[in-house]
Amino acid sequence: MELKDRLSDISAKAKIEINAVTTMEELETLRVAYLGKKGALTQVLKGMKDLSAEERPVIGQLGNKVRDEITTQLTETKTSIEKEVLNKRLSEETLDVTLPGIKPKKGQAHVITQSIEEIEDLFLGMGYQIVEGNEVEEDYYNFERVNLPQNHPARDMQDTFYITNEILLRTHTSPVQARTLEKHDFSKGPLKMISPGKVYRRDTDDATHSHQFHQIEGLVIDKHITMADLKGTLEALAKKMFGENREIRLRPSYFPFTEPSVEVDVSCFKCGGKGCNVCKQTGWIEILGAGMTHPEVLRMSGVDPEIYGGFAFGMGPDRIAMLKYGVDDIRNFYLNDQRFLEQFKVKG
Ligand code: FA5
Repeated sequence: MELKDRLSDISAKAKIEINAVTTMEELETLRVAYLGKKGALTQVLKGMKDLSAEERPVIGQLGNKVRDEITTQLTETKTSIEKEVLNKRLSEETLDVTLPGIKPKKGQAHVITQSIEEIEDLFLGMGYQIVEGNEVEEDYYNFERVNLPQNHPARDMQDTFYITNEILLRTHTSPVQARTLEKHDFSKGPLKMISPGKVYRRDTDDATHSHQFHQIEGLVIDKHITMADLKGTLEALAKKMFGENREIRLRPSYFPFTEPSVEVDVSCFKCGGKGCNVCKQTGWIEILGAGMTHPEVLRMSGVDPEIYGGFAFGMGPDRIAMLKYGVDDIRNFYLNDQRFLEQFKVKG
């Protein structure tokens, strides 16, 4: 067969075969079969070297024409297959915009964090600064600097986790008192601070005790601070946390770092003081320990107790949150059960 005939044969066959193609893979196979290095058209054109000088341009031209036609047909078919694939995908992946969406779950701060923030807001409003302390603390600051020397029997009540003989997980936030006092420059004004954070004790976990819990320390030192200031401050706290009609009462107590020391009760927010299950029929609920700063604590921090004095308090926001929200087991706060935690929305 002459080259000319072979070329028209290729052209005709390619037209029919490319027309019948439905996938990209088939199309690629045909492209290679006709235009590839070993393809039909290439083979024919290789035979041109044996042609005469007159025939060569004629066949050359025809060869180019056939190649252009096949290339055009391949390109058009490729575009139409791509279009089809896209249309198919679009029809399969239709989006029903009328379906109700999936609402992303919005988190919230933990109930203890919310309670701490509520207390922080109150004290910030009264001009206190918020100080952060160390959870891993020196025995010296945790005990000695708050007037609890080695072998003092009151250390037993706060038996704790020791890392070395000198380093421990703090048992209360009171070491922040000493750390803040020794840094404070009284020529710039009084010291008014609160310090919230985690504390640790070797307590057996039960409904009201956890080995890890929170405290908020408070300390006010200036020249003429009296117990009336302490009482007024704690009354403001009780009203903020438990309602405007709350009263407080102070009972004598003992802490080595305050003298005199008191336990502070708030009138029962459930029964108003008549007696109920929340206040164990007494009309009062204990919320914190407090007292007038012991002169020795001031002296150890380089503050002259003949000139300066003040008060300190320490509360457990976990217990306060339990009372406020009627939670009967402190361990619920630490289980990370969303069904429990979702119930508490103090702020928007
Ligand atoms: C103290 O820790 C003193 N540092 C508080 C203080 C500061 C008094 C400044 C005077 C001046 P106490 O051991 O009572 O005191 O603890 C204070 C509060 O922490 C308690 O009223 C209670 O609310 C909370 N608390 C104590 N132990 C636990 C525990 N195991 N689990 C949860 N809360 C606890």
